Amino acid sequence: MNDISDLRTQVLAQVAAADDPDALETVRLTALGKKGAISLRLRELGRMSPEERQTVGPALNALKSEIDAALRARREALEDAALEARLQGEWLDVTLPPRPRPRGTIHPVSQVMDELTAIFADIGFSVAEGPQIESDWHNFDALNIAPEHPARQEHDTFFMHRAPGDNRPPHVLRTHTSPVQIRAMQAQGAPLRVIAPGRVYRMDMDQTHAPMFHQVEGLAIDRDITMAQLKWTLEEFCRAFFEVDAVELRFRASHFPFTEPSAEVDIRCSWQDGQLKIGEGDDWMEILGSGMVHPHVLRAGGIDPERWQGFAFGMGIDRIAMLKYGIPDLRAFFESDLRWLRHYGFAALDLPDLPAGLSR
Ligand code: 2NM
Repeated sequence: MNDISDLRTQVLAQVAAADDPDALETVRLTALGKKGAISLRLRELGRMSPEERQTVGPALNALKSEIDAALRARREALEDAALEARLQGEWLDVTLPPRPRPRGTIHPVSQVMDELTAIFADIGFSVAEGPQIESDWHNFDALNIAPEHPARQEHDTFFMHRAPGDNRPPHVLRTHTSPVQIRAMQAQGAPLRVIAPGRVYRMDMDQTHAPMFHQVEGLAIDRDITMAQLKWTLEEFCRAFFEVDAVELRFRASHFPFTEPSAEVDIRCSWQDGQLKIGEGDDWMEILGSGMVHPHVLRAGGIDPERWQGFAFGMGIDRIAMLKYGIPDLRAFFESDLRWLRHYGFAALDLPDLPAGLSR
């Protein structure tokens, strides 16, 4: 009996000393496991006299229950302590003020580019990009712009310098994003649906022109493409972009070297008290140039004009940004005036998407 009392003291001390679940399991196995101290003693009962068995048997069983209960109590205490430690570690003061909003804003040009991309992506156009320093060929020849065309003159285009003695035509700062369309035709072939938004450069500087501005051009090439599809695409774009139920477009015959026929596109609008309304009224405002891609241009892009046709269009991003967001002066766009940016800029984390509304 003394032996049982010693065993009790020893095991209960081990239980109290175990400070993690693994240590506790080891204690359980050495006491209650198949080859544990209690089990060994229970097995010895058979060799005892009946009298002895009557006292030792119940004593061992009582000890077994006591150790069992002690193990369970200790396990719960360890679990409680672990949970408490975790709660301490993950504690969060929900009354703290939120992080300050980002100080920067999205420039209206970037916002409008994101809007354009979302709208055209929705009707199957992907986005193409290309170099801002272009070869003379991509910027002019491939677009059916003849060597004597005024756009090629010194005073309209920024020409890069060649090394002295290098008589190849100089590179230019692209004057439109059309060279990106040439590159897209060459790289992807027909059928093709791409938009090319980006910076373009012309030697122009006054109230309404900057030497660097932004343009987006669209190009769709397939079999049997017509101007009807061009008109639908532009109407759909204007409706989504200006966030109105209906728009009306008017095509006026025009001329571009890279399209034939060509049309300038006006949108129905009204001006009341300096406020522009799109889709209603008695005024028309020019917003786009467009047309059917000239066969020479398709051929320059490696596409057979006998088998494929395409429509193309181009518009100024800065200008449609001014129209949509009521921004009066183009020159302020590129002055990096923080007060202007805070006033006209957009929240940094609200990317435009169609279901949520473009310009929430
Ligand atoms: C415009 C007007 C009309 C145009 C043409 C092309 C290309 F490369 F595919 F031929 N891209 N964009 C185009 C046509 C651009 O901007 C006023």
